[in-house]
Amino acid sequence: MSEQKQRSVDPAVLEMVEVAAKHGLPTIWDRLDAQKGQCRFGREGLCCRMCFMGPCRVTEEGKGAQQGICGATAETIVARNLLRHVAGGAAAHSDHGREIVKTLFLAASGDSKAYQVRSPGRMRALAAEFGVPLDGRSDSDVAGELARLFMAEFSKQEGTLLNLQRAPEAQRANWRAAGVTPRGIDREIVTGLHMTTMGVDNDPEHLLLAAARVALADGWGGSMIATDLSDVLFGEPEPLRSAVNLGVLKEDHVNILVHGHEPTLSDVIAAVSRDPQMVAEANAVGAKGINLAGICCTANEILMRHGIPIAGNFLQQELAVMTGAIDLLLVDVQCVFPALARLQECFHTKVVSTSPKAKFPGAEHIEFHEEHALDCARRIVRMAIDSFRRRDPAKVRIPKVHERLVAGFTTQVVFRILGGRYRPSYRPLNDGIQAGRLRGVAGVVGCNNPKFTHDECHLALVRELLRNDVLVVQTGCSAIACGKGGLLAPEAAARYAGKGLQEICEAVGIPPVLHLGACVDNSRILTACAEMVKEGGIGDSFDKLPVVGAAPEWMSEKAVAIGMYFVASGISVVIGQPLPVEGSRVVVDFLTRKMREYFGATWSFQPDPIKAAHLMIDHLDRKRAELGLPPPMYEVPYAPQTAEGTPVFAAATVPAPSATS
Ligand code: SF4
Ligand code: MSK
Repeated sequence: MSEQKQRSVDPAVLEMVEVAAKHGLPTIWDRLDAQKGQCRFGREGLCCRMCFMGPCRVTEEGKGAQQGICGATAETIVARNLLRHVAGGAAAHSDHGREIVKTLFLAASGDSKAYQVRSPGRMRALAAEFGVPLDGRSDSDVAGELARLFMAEFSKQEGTLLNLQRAPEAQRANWRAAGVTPRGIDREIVTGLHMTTMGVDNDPEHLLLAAARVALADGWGGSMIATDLSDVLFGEPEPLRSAVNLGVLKEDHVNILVHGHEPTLSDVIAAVSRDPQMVAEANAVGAKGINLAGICCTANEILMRHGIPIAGNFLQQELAVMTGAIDLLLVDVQCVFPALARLQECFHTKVVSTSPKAKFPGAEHIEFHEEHALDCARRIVRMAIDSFRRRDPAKVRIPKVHERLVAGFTTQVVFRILGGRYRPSYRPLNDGIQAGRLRGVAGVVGCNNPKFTHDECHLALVRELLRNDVLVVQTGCSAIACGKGGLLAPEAAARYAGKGLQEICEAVGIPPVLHLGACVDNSRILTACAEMVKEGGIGDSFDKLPVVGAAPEWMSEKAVAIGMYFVASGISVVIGQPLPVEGSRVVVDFLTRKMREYFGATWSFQPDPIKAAHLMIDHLDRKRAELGLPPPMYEVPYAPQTAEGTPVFAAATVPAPSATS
């Protein structure tokens, strides 16, 4: 039991881990154990496989080879590897964005029953922002032009991204000076990959600046397009209540679980599963209805817009199947364990893959094309109903654990909530920061990673921030973790927030933790920061704002891209496990110190969530002092790291790379 305790702080997870152990079913933690002694060269970024004279592994330390066969040094290899990770993450987000643009084209054509513009107001506001003429034009006309405008952002060969106009001039000046203003999204990713190919770019700083440029193309390009156009197509989220954790599964219903990242199919599944005809078909096989729930960011997408409950975050995907209650698991792209399809050997669950980009041996592949979305969704829901008939009640064990949450916050919604529908404004937020009721704002985002006790770092870090009057905004699996931990519940302010944050939450009617959506919706943090700057009084650029980011349990390349676009946009970031860069002092120094010279922000690595929270709070307090703002209004007892002489917001504590594994 003590070993299982270390695996998660979530009682539903602990219960299912026990079930898995009892039945000899391997989980992600067992597979991590089987990998014990992970390669140090890989962890520190020192393994190069860019050409087939290699693979080469090097060390800075003088033990073993100090150069690859071609002469590449540790600095070059580490920087190249990091740029490749950023390109991978940016490609994932941006390809998602491209699919959303394609769906907007379809909606604009008027040929689709499944897709229409659900937020014409948001669409027209976007069109006006980007100079698309509106007078006398139909919604479909405007949608078509907007789709063409944004699709061109991917392949743009000349000029820079349109969304950059949303950034403060100081950030744009930084990007120009550093030569990292992103051009077309595809171009930046391709150029980044080219630069890392054998015998191209050797200069670590040049490679790392290219990584910043690729990441900016993601944050201000692919991800931001995905967010904006999803709001146009699927509806602008509004605050709503729902529930989270494995207890949302229903023993007497057909349970369909959607998992991955793209909202295009899951949005239609949400509608079809409520279709009376489908419900009648479910009733006919003995089910009381159809219960839809989600995992990871597909879940966040349909939570935000439909209030569909969430069954769990990244590390819960296979445990959900092990409840024996999932009749069909629908997957699209990103963060899906290849191990899932193998669970079909033990459970009746039908695993269905849908993306032309992602097949899973053993899973049934029903390729999804937006043009046939309704037919595809009906076929899948019927498969789930059929699968329900094969469910073995003796195998069903659903942990009776779930928590209530509030979600559905966006840059625009926060605008309206804070200022009222008739006087939308970020003024109350800026006022709260200026007066010191709020210390600042933190974005806490990212994945789970089995190297950490599941969810523990998210919860500990966010609780510590709340206690210290820091307003928290969240996305991805971190939001799900905090939802399960009760931090997104309506009464969370009273239970967890410091006095100043409580006062703000009560005055303007917001919870202390705002769920902003999926991983691509980290772009909402950029646009919210732009609004804070525009409102004035707390800094005229991102790097001056009392704002900070964190990803305590990150695991994905997408998190590397997100962190990089935050830092390159002037928002300092603290992450749990270090980036795979410890093999090069030059690269560590660039990320944790020198990026401040270029962008006004840095990376920091701190696996202890309380220490990480204190680094973040110190950072906010320093920003406040630089702005001449008063100290926080309410004293909260904690020992700042600075008092112990620990360097503030720098990874100077990262040890020099050690010798071979
Ligand atoms: Fe080795 Fe150089 Fe090839 Fe990398 S590029 S594998 S360091 S020879
Ligand atoms: S799903 S990228 S595990 S947050 Fe977006 Fe969660 Fe990380 Fe995937």
